[in-house]
Amino acid sequence: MIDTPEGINWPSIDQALSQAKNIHLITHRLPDSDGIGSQIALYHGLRQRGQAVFMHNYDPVPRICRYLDGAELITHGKRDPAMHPDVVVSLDAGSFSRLHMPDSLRQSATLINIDHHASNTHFGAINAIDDRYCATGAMIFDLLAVMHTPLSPAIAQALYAAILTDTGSFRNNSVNADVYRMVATLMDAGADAALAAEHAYASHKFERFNLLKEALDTLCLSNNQRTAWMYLDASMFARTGCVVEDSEGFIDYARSIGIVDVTVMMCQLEQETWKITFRGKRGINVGALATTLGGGGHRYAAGCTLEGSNADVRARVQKAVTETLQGAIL
Ligand SMILES: [Mn+2]
Repeated sequence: MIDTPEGINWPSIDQALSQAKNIHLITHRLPDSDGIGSQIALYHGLRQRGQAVFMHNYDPVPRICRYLDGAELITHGKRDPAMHPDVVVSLDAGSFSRLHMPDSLRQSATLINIDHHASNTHFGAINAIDDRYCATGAMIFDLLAVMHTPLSPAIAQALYAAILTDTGSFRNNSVNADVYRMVATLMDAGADAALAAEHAYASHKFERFNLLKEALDTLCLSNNQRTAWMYLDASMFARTGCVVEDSEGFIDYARSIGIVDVTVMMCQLEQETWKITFRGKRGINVGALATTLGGGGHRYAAGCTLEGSNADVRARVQKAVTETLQGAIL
C-alpha cells in the first residue's frame, strides 16, 4: 500500500461504502481496461459482503474487456432514471465531465472519486487521488485489502487486466517492484496473465487493420521531427466499419519513432468533435499540455476533447505542442 503524504484514507472510504444502501460504480467515456477492471473488481468485493451495487457507464464495455467475469452486468447509455444510488463511485476519471452524466448524478448521491490522474479535479465529495499508482486497479487492490475482501479469481483477473494495459504491458515509468509484488499476489489468486494478454492484444477484428492503414497514411512529423501526428476522421471509420475503440494502440506505432518526443493522435467522434490523445517521452509533460487544452492525464499519456474542423483543431494543438517543446509548459 502506498503511504501518501496527504494520505488516502482507505478505511474512511471503506466506511462510507459499508454504510451505503445502493452503490453505483461508474467509469469514464470510451472506457478502457483500467476503468472496467476497477469497476468489476470493486463490484465483486462489495457483492461479497452482500451490498446492493450496480455498474453503469455512458459507453459500452470495449470488446477486449468483455471476457471478464461481470462485464455482462455493466449497462450503458444515458442515466436510467430508475436507478437511485445513495453513493456513486467514479473510477479512473480525471474530471466529472469525463463521466458524461447529468449533474443530478452528484447532487442526489455522495460521489466518491477514486483515480490516479495527476490532473484530477477533485470533483467528488470524497476524493482518493494519487498519481503514483500505476493504475486505478492498483488503488482498488489496496481498497479491497482494507475491506478484507478475499481475492476471487474474477477480482484478480479484472485487476490484472487493469494493470497490464495501464502500465503498457509493464513498460511505463509507473512500474516498480511493488507493482510486480501486487501482480504476483493477483496471479496467486487466480489471474491468468496469458489470457489477459490474449484478450488485450490478440483479439482484434480484421477491419482494424484497414483502419490502421488509414491512420498510417496520415502519419507525419513536425517540430524538426520531434512531434509525430496521426488522425482518423469519420469517413475513415465509416469506410472500414470501425469505431474509436478499434484504434486503441495505434498511437504506439508513431510513439515508437526514436526521435519523436511528442505523439498526437486525433480521432473524430462527431462532426466537430475530436478526441486528442498525447504520448510524451524524455521529460516532456503531455499531461500539462493536455490540461492547457481543457483535458488532462499523466506526464507521458494524456488527452483532451476539442471542437472544430480538422485543420482548426490541428492548428490549436500544434501551437500548444510547440510551446511545450519550447519549455513554456512544464
Ligand atoms: Mn487508468
